[in-house]
This record gives sequence, C-alpha cells and structure tokens, in this order.
Amino acid sequence: MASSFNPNDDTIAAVATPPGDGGIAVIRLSGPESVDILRSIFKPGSAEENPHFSPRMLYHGHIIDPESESKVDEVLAVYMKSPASYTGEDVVEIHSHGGHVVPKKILDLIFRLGARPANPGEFSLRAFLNGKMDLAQAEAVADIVNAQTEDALKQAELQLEGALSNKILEIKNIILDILAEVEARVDFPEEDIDPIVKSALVSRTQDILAGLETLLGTYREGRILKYGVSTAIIGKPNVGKSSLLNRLVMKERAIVSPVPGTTRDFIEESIDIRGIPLRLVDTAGIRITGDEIERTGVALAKKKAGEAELIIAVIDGSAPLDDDDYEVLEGLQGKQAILAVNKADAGFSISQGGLLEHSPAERIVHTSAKTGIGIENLKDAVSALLRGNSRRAEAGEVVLTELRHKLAIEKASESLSSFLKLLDAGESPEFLALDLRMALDSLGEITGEVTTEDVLGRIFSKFCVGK
Ligand SMILES: Nc1nc2c(ncn2[C@@H]2O[C@H](COP(=O)(O)OP(=O)(O)OP(=O)(O)O)[C@@H](O)[C@H]2O)c(=O)[nH]1
Ligand SMILES: [Mg+2]
Repeated sequence: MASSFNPNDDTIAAVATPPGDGGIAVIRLSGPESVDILRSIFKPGSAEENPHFSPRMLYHGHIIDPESESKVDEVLAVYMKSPASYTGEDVVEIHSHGGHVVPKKILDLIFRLGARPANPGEFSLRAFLNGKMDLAQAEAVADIVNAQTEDALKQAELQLEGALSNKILEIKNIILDILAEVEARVDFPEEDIDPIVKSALVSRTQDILAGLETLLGTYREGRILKYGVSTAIIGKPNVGKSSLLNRLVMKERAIVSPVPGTTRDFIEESIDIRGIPLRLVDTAGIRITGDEIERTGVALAKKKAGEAELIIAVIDGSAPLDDDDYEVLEGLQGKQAILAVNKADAGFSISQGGLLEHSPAERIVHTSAKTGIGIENLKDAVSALLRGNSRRAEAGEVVLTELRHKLAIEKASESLSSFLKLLDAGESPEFLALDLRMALDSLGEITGEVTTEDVLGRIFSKFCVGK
C-alpha cells in the first residue's frame, strides 16, 4: 500500500449532506482531534457539564463559538470511537440545522480549531486505507450515492457487501493453488510436469477463464445500470416528440403545441424503463428553416442525436412521409434506434413496407403520445434493444459496473491464456509462474491490494465531499 498518504495524522471535516434547503445537515469529522474539537465547541443542553461523549450515544446541546461564547446552533452530536467507525478513525458527526449558513458556520469553527477541509471521497479513502473496506467496496459506496434506479442501488449494495470482492478472492485462491503447484517445480526445471498434473492445471485454468468470461459478459448490463443510457428523441416538427417525452416521464415537462417548431432548446429528464435508467432528451424538430433561433435548435438536435447512445425517432403515422421525415430516417443508419410511428389514434397513412427499409420490424412501434396506446410496447422495444442478447442478471447476481474492473479482468484473462500456451509448450516453471503472478496482480487491482497513489486519486476524486 502507498504509505505516503499518512492517513491518520490529521483530522478532516466536511458537511456530508447536500448544500441548500433542508431540515438538518450533518457535519462529519474524522481523525485523532475529532472528539477534542467537538468538546471545545459543544455545550450540553442538560445539566451535564462537560459530556464525556460515550461512543455511539447521541448528545443534545449547542454549538458555541469558544472565542465569542455566542451560540451558533442547537445540535445533536455523536462520537464513534476508532476503529468502530466508517473510516476506522475517531469520527464525530454533528446534526445541525440545514441551509446554507449554519453548517458552514460550524464547519468554519471546526477548521479554526485545527481540522482541515476533507477532499472529495477522503472519508472513504481513509476507510480503504484503514482496511475497513477494499477498493471495490469503496467504489460501491459512490455507486450507492449515485444510483438512479432501484436495480442500480441493489447492485451497488451487493458490491458494498463484498459480492464482487469475494468472487475475485475465490478466483485468486484457485490461481494461488496453481501457482503453488508450478513453483514446487521451480527447482527442477529440466523435469517435465507430470501429464496428469498438467492436464489438471489446464482444466482448472480453463474453468477460471470461463468464469472470468461470464463476468466480463455482465459489463454491458452493469454499465447501463450505472451510467444510464443517453437517449435523444428526434423527428421533424410537430410529430409529437415533446408529447412522447411528457408521456414517458408522466408529467407536463415540455411545451406541446400544434405549432410546428415549438421546442427550440433541448429538455432533459431521467426515467427508468424496465429497470434501465435513460437520460432522455427532447429536441427541436429537424427541418430547414429561416428562423434563426429554430435553426440553432435544429443544429443542437442534430448534435444531441450524434452524441446519443439510443435514438427514439418519431414520425407522424397519420400523414404521408415527406422529405423532412426521410432526412430523419436516413440519419438512423448504423445507430441504435427505435422508430415510434406516432399519432396511432389518428389513423394510419404510410406504408409499413417503406418503413422497413429504415428499421427492422422489431424496432418499429406504433404509439399515441396523446392516448398512451403503444407506450408499453415502446418501453419493451427500448429494453430489448438495449439489453440485446445479453442475459439479464438474476437477482443477487453481481455484475461488472466499473471499466477499471473490466480492464483488470481482461488483463488477468490474457495472462492466464498465456500461461496455458507456455504450459502447453513445455516452458520452464519460472516462466509459467510469471504469468500466474501477473494474473494475480491484475485481479488484486480490483480490490486494491495492488494499487498506486495515482489510481486511488482518480477513484476517490470522483466522490462527493463528505463521503
Ligand atoms: N392525435 C394525436 N396528436 C398528437 C399525438 N402526439 C402529439 N400530438 C399533437 O401534435 C402536436 C405537436 O405535438 P408536440 O409534442 O408539440 O410535437 P413536437 O414533435 O414536440 O413538435 P416540435 O417541438 O414543434 O418539433 C400537438 O398538437 C399534440 O397535441 C398523438 O399521439 N396523437
Ligand atoms: Mg417539441
């Protein structure tokens, strides 16, 4: 472990709740001075003169500025003694009133008394460095905070409980066994490995490789769970894009009107479709126009369509297609796209055959944003397209959500494949051991046994302050 962090020698503090309006805020301290700092600013509400602060007891009182002796706020405070705390250090949490002013005033007092502002993720970094959790678990903490859907939350909770870490540990233990077998032969490099032992090593390694392959296959689902899917609703003006967005998010979010060119700016909303978080963007209707503002909107719509991972293209099925529609349809080439043939309530006047030139049948859905017809089919089509052939993870099954983990597993697989090749070629045990060690190191990166300051910096800086 990188020792230059010296995690334990100073005391950090931050407001752990989001800024802004709120009934209460939680100010958190971690480090050796935490309790002393609390003692110097806390005056108990009851007769008790100078509270002893028994661990895990909630104390009611006031925060007092020790210089001016003025009351800052009425609070509850709790002390969690090292090592039985989130960070493994002495931790104090002060529950103050919320808002912008009070928590900041208390925090400033705390800084005056010697604590320093915590960096993003620094509480979790300390928890990791103090062995309270491994790196994959620390990353799961951030995922819990950032989860957009129930499924994403469940997955993050699984990983925080150690589901991924345990799986990696199991695999590492098997590799360690294989390594022990191989190393036992290092002193006899001229002797060939017994064919029976050799075939056992091969089959065990192949089993591990198959397990790693299965895990890698979950990344598509994991990524979707974690990051959501950027989705642009596009189409020519007046086909019902904004109506469709409103229908999907179940509120009057975007302005709808019979005037073509109503939406100019883009409107973004997050929704949960069959457990998949979508970041849905409604855009201006795409057409050639003399209006400068609308033209800017059209350019923005095309940009959003270009960036989106998924497109929901909308056409008005009750009117014949025109050039503006064809421009939209032609833009779908090579894209993940669903075609919503909207206004299904108002009759149908385009040829289904013509549409099939632009989209496979299973991606064409007839909808009415007005009545709600076909909306469930649209959700099914989106979910089927995004999940593709990838199997949906069963409840309780761990999936890969982190690119970092995926890359580490790929590296480990490469090393194990190389080990198999060298074993087959009758290479000396020393060389074989090298590949096995590399595989172990790669897997160790996931849980943080093998890591660098740089990697830690990158991981924890993505956290919020106070976590
Ligand atoms: N009959 C019927 N009318 C619809 C449907 N969806 C939308 N409309 C109507 O079509 C008109 C345009 O709807 P919008 O949702 O504003 O269309 P848009 O594609 O966002 O239009 P722009 O923002 O101008 O590009 C409105 O009068 C809607 O009430 C539908 O499914 N059926
Ligand atoms: Mg609109």
